[in-house]
Amino acid sequence: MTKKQMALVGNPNSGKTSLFNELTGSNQSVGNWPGVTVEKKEGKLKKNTDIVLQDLPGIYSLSPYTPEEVVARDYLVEDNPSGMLNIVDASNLERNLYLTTQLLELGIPMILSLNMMDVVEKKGIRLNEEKLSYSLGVPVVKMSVARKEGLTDALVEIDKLFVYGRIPDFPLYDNRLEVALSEISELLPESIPIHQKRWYSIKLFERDQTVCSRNIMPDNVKKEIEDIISMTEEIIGDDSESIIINERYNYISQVVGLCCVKEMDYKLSMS
Ligand code: BGO
Repeated sequence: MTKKQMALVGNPNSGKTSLFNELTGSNQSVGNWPGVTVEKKEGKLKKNTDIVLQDLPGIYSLSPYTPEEVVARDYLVEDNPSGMLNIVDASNLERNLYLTTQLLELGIPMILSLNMMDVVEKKGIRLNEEKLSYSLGVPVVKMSVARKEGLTDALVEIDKLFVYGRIPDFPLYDNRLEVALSEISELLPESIPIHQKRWYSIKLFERDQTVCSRNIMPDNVKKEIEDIISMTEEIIGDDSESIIINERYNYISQVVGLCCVKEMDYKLSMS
């Protein structure tokens, strides 16, 4: 029987290794990713050995700048895992969601694990996981791997993903950027699967060297895309990479504002 592949992805220090060990126990194999000295770890879930969890290197973004980022994005874009378990350090939610916004663009069903909830509670922060789930359009599970809390809930969500998992909606940005991205999307070749069109449109808009050098389009189309990018840069008044970064942070700040309340602010608003 073919194994079902699930990627475990998150920032360094989000608790990814701890979660991987808890979910897979001794059912692990360790090697290297081809051509690089980046460790490759995969393991069957203790509770369901049909599911293989692929532990991707800890990363902050899906840019092509470090071997870890390249390994992670190549796996997610080329190997078509059935789903992603995205672990975030909930005590640094704003910073951790930067990677999440990019993962949402890949067209892969996702579960978001809010780890370090023990730290969140100690900091006096209230996190509404239902609102977060609604805002991001993915299931959200609160957990503290250190306290072994939330692991069963994560396993339930993994099982559900293999039955009902749907491709999440991607975050929507400034209208002027959205116009450019949809124009680029229209110009993509048919060889790009529909669910990956958002990812490719954004990467081309950012002038991502790896995607641009893949020669997926004829020169006249490349020129058309470059014109769209330059015009958008002129209209918004920034370079394309910064436009995307700023839009991601605007989106994150809206989401966090909706889902996160400091205990102190809550008490003040009630008094
Ligand atoms: C050390 N809560 C808390 N409080 N800590 C957690 C949780 C949680 O839910 N989950 C993980 N950690 P990794 P990456 C450490 O190693 O799994 C801790 O990089 C220490 N080490 O125990 O390695 C976890 O794979 C000395 O902490 O993350 C680890 O994503 C003192 O978060 C750290 C204190 O977890 C990173 C902690 C020598």
